[in-house]
Amino acid sequence: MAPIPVNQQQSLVERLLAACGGAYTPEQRRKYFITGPQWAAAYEGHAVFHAPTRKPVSFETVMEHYAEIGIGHWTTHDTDVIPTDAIGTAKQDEIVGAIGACLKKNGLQCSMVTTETFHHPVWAASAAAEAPEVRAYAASRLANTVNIGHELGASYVVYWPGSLGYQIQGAVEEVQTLGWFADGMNAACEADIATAKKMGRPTMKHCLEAKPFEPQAEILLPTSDAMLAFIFSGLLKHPDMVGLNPEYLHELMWGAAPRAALARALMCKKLFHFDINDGYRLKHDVDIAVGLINPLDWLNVLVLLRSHGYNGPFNLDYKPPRTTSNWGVFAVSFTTAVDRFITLWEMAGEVMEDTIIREASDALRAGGGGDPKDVKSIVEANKELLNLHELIGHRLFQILVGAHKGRVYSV
Ligand code: GLT
Ligand code: MN
Ligand code: MN
Repeated sequence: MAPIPVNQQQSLVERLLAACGGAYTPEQRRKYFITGPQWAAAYEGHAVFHAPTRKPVSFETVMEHYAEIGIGHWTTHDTDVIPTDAIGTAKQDEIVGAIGACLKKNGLQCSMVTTETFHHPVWAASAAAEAPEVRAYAASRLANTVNIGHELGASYVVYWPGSLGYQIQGAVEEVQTLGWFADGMNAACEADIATAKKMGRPTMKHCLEAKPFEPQAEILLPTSDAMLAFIFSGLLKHPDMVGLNPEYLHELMWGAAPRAALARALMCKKLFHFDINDGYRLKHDVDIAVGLINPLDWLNVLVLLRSHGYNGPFNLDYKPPRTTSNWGVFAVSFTTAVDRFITLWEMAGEVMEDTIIREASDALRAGGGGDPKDVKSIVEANKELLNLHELIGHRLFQILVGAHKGRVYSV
């Protein structure tokens, strides 16, 4: 093949994307509670070892494209659009006004806001640092974000305490630091209660997001399970307002089964919000788009969420790869991520209705009829029935590749 001139590359990508087929319309996409972060679309491809590969993108552009694609909700850090120095000033009001107008113009809703407590030098020793003025500043930033959320009509606030930890062991007193972190959460919840009352709005759902490592070497609340313990520790004044925002990859990063981690959150009625992406076990936070690495596991995750009636947001917290252009971020990356999610969601519905899986699961629950007082008879009675575990796995694979609908390979 001859080299493809730059001015023909977009049309080539468009033609191949259309040839893939299976795309949903914006109207179909809008039926799902899919939320698009400002930071994901504006990610320039930079990292510790990487220079950016893309140019900056404004919130206006992000919103326009989200609306076009059919992503109905927008999410943001306080400082994604408002510079840190403008926080709490008249400039903030002006920017929040412009954000609100742009959301309206594009028919979008802001579903979630989150405070940046990891990037700025003030967070070098975390938002729950020893210095009281850092903690006072953190409390005011959290309260300010809650107020921005109310102003923009959001229902969720996310907290990712990635800086809550240390590089050097022994320097930080963990129990005290966790107490200070709880003080911050309490300040945020109290601010929420006051503002909600003033504005006649419901209070928001406050969602903790865990990541096992990065950017600190050791993290004080590294997993969703640690956060559940924190929520029920007695340190929070309003534990009912606080739940989880698990991220799929963050659970894989410590070697967990994401579906089991989500099940524990469901068990505690604390699955409020969900960051969707993909990646590899026991590696760093690559934030690859949903379904590209572990589609079978993703199918199973969605079966669990659908069967338990999860109706919270699915936040596209991933990073379009560095190999994708500014144009490709919206033309290829977000469209295909949303479409894979919808396909997996609908497939999960097929799994739930599949007569083979249903009969196999019912039979397993019925058991083989052994005598509970005779261990040998229990083993004997269930011996052949338990083949169904592997058969269910095979059927899930068939559903994933379409074999249940007659897709065959001639050999
Ligand atoms: C950061 C982190 C994400 C969190 C964001 C919310 S910030 O990008 O890696 O997983 O969801 O603060
Ligand atoms: Mn996340
Ligand atoms: Mn991540």
